[in-house]
Amino acid sequence: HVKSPNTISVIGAPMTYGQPFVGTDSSPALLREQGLLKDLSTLGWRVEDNPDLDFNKICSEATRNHPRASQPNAKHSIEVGAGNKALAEIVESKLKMGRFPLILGGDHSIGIGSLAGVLRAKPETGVIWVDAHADLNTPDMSESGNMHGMPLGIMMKELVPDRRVIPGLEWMEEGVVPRLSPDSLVYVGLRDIDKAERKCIRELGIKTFTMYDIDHLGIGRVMDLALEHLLSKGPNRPIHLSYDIDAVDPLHAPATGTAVRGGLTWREAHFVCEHVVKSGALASAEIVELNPTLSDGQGASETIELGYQLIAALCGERIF
Ligand code: 5AB
Ligand code: MN
Ligand code: MN
Ligand code: MN
Repeated sequence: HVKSPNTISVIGAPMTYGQPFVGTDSSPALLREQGLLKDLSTLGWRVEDNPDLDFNKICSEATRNHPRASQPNAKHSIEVGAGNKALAEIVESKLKMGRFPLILGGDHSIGIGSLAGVLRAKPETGVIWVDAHADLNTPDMSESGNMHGMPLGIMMKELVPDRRVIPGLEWMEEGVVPRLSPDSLVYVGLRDIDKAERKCIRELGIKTFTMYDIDHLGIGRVMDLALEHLLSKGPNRPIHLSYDIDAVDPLHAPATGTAVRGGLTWREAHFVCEHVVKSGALASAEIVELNPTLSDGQGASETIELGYQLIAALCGERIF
């Protein structure tokens, strides 16, 4: 028998500072407009909604008051850092209250705050990162300086030994904000990996299922192996699912900042969620990088609709 918390806590994290475009901030509201809260309760959850984190306020105050300035190798790190500090606090507190945090991004730099909060509440958590990209860059490695490509790099001690050297991340003190161990992470869906990231994935031995592996083994086998990798170290281990919409093929999810061809099909995208839920281990989740301004009207509504369906799937909606 699998026990799961029966209260879901919806947390809007409309972050845009991790990448160059406006628009990623609109998706929490658009997802709610689709009827999210009502549908979650139909799926059997007690639903708690939270006001969206006010990043306009949090981030602009942080910039005004910060003694240092953001650098080009980690653009807007002061805003990203301040926003994620707030996100980490609410995620940690909701988990400690026994709730299931459902985090609505925002760009993927919110992975910093989600993981910080999740690991503070449940340090044994394993992470499934569904993405076209590895998001394992550091300010030293990154070719773009965009922090939505860095959340995992920043969480790994092997890659950023002292996070406080990055302006805005002073709160990420060693021992206070835990690390993500490379063997607690599994990638699914990768197909656009930077050269330096490739080297790190190999050296750190991170379990990685690229689109090649999905073509080769099928999504069913890939998800079994992904779950086995995390759960063989502890069958009751909580899992955090971080779902970047750009993992899905741009045919279905065109409205995103860094679209890459050759992604998950509509069904593969759903299966990932359905199968993680079926394991009974899912304890928190986020969906990120939906940006309705980066496509025409139809592409935008199709992307939001897909994001919505994926959330329903990871909240327990099944075909049968
Ligand atoms: B996303 C790239 N690796 O670092 C970089 O969308 C892309 O959260 C990062 O996965 C994509 O700029 C970040 C080239
Ligand atoms: Mn991505
Ligand atoms: Mn990503
Ligand atoms: Mn992206």
